[in-house]
Amino acid sequence: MSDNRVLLITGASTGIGAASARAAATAGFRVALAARSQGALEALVGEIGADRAMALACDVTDYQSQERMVAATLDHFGAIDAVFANAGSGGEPGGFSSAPIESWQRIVTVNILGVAYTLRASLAALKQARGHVLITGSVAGRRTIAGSMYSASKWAVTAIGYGLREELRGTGVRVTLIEPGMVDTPFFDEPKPQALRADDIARAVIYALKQPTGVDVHEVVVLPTPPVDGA
Ligand code: NJP
Repeated sequence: MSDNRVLLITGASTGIGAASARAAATAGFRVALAARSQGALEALVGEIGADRAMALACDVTDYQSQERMVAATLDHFGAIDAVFANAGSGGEPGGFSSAPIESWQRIVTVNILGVAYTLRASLAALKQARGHVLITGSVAGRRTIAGSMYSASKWAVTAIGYGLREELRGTGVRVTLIEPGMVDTPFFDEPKPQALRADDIARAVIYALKQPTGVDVHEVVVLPTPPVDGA
């Protein structure tokens, strides 16, 4: 089934965001791709086709940068039907006893404020379109993880998703939290062969986006299947 809607994705340069961009474009969406790495975004636009994709330089920690991202998308495509607030950053070891505080500042500004800024900048357009917000939370935002500011930030993202859904009740805008387990992406310095692939999460994104307007997928938790005993 083809779909001509406009999907804006933050954190589109690699990993889950890039895989979701490819999957959405295959499903017919027009995609606006935002991140700091312009080279990677331009390569993705080249792959998808400049008629259906555009690259947007954006640092999600800078609200003006996010406003420019939304304005440029509206200018180029004329509407925003869906936003995937996906940009995020991982933590460093040490817990609340000794992790570098700079890592906490980055986590909070990217993972929490970055998502809130994306919403603040795009919700007027999404209300007009009776659109769809997807946010990358995490299973780390649903479970207890020892000494993890990253987990705390994703608990905040869970709360943003829940609160946003209530705020938007009656507007026709749907809200989906995408909550992965470990995914093998550049998020990690080392390959994670036992983890999920970015495509596995992209399929969950497309599943939520493709539901009829009367169906509101609240959350999708996707975890790797545990290894088979003795295998
Ligand atoms: O990681 P990665 P994932 N401004 O590193 C962008 C969550 N998650 O795909 O700016 C704008 O490949 C960065 O782009 P660039 C995770 O928390 C993951 O795995 O060019 N963009 C890149 O496109 C995150 O929310 C796992 O560096 C900024 C993207 O974010 C989401 O999944 C498990 C930015 C990160 O792509 C995507 O992560 C889980 C900024 N200031 C949740 N800072 C997992 N991988 O295991 C970063 O539960 N980006």
